Amino acid sequence: MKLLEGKTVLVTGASAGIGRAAAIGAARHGADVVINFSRDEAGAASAVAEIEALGQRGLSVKGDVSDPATARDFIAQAVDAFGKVDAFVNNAGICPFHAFLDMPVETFERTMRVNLHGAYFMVQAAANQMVKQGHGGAIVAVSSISALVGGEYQTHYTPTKAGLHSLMQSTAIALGKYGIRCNSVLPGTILTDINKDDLADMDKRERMAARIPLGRLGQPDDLEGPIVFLASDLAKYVTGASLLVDGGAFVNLQ
Ligand code: NAD
Ligand code: RM4
Repeated sequence: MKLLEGKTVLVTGASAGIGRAAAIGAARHGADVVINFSRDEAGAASAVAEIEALGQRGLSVKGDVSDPATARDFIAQAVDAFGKVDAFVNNAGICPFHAFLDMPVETFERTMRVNLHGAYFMVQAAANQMVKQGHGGAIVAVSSISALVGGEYQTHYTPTKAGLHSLMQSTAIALGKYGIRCNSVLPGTILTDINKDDLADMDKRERMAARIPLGRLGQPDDLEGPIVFLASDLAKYVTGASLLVDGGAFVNLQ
């Protein structure tokens, strides 16, 4: 059963990792897909090729999400190409692991700008397009388990993920009257470029894995189903919700 037949789905930061898995998952479920990417031209081109190999239309648009102009351009190019925006997945994010006491101002500000400011402008631009179309839509934010728990080297990052979680709650209220649903997924620890260096520390990697009832760290495609579900009409009465996708890590106190 294809859950996104005839829909146009947009995903930010989708040349690799979770965003790419969401984009491919959307195409597998019958959607045409527009991806944003910041630098990785080859990754973006191969994601589009994979979308097209699934029989769907694909397009990549370059842009740094921390610039509000990127959001306007992304939505405009998507509408030019495929005529509409049915679902928007806010995925782009960074996590430059660093200690709290000597956090460089620029690392803090860049993380806020990419993860939270970027999301705000993107969600706003996508929502305005959906309101204009007049037939509702779905917004899915890739927040994190880290919206709910802390991280010693993530004091700049976890507030952005809590912010995204909160943004979906408030936009669910602001946009409900337009039939636009807003939800977040909260991934646990998923093996991608964002934590490749951090998890090169084998002690830490084993400690993280040991906390997971399902017995393994996550892979990007573990997010595919949850994101496709929230973007689809199967979730037609779900808004303002957040879905942990963490193998059970969060609930594992003892
Ligand atoms: P990743 O590094 O593979 O993907 C991040 C993507 O965002 C990359 O494609 C990158 O190019 C893009 N990006 C970064 N800065 C950008 C910018 N300024 N403009 C446009 N794109 C930009 O890592 P990932 O794990 O796939 O991360 C995707 C999202 O998932 C992030 O928001 C991250 O916080 C979130 N997340 C990841 C994990 C995990 O354990 N991997 C867990 C929870 C949440
Ligand atoms: C996630 C979570 C993971 C970490 C990534 C970078 O939100 O904290 O454990 O590896 O971010």
